[in-house]
Amino acid sequence: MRIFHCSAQAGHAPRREFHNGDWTEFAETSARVDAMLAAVGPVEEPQDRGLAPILAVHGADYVEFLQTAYAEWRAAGREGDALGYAFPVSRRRPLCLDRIDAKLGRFSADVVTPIAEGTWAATYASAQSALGAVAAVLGGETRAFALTRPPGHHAGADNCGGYCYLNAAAVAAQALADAGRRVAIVDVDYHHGNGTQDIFYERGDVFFASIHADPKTDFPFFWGHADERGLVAGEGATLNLPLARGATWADYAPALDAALTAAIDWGADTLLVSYGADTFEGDPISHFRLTTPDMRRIGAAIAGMRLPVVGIMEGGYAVGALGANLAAFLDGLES
Ligand code: SP5
Ligand code: ZN
Repeated sequence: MRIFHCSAQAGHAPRREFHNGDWTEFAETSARVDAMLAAVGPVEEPQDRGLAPILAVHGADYVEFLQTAYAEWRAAGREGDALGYAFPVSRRRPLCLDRIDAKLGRFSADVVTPIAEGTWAATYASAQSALGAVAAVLGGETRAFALTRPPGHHAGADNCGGYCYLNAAAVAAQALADAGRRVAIVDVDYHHGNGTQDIFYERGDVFFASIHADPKTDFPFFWGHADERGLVAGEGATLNLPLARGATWADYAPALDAALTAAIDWGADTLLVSYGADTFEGDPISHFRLTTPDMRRIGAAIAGMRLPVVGIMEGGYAVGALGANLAAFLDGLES
């Protein structure tokens, strides 16, 4: 399977995140990249396809913010990583605020997504890796994988969040749709893919299904509940399958089957998979109990649909097992 990855993706290295009322080590480390690269075959550097496919799903003002935020933070005399602290949760309107703290609040959903020196280059490269995998499938490959990092599925059209900046899965799904494909996104990260869901929520031309920890107990809390089914033209084109903490393969397999069946019934001709390895039993920030052999089963169930597949990497924080988990998933996908 052709795998796309760009070395700039490792240059994103925030120092810490805020959790449980205090600073803690940033969980989405660049060590994840080394672990994944060591476990998979050779990777290809993607071509640079520019900003246009990114601007097809993200707002121009948000993209400009991501490009300039770290420099503005430093120009304001700040140390460390750029992080907001005030968020416009009510009566938000299009104010033109120059202060970096205001911009950080406007374009961020939380305080676990700092912008560091290499963040823009890494998230841009990650989106380009996703587009490389899309081009491979449009060129006739039946499967391609983008070893994306930072992850993307919590990023909305105009906000970062949940360790995500640009939404590589959404960029890839849009590129596939623009090429005439009927795309179903299947998100198997432990966390609900709220950014991806939001981008396509009112559209009927891209299907979104997600299996994730019940947002009543887990991040991102406010989205991913079973009654969210899409709106307007998108009504019925969103499917949320939350599972309780502690889920094992016995709980997971029927949900995965339901998500894939719904994608086929909707008429998908191409699958876009947001793969997170944070459903693994040893994940330090998550609470499902899937094993490494289960990762292969996820890949095999997807392969069983006999549709072209573009895979995108999302979360997975048990770094010592991450390579084996990704390799198992890819092995299943090739079966
Ligand atoms: C892509 C993805 O999996 N994002 C997950 C974001 C979850 N963030 C909320 C939980 C933060 C817990 N951080 C603990 C850090 C320990 N050092
Ligand atoms: Zn996750």
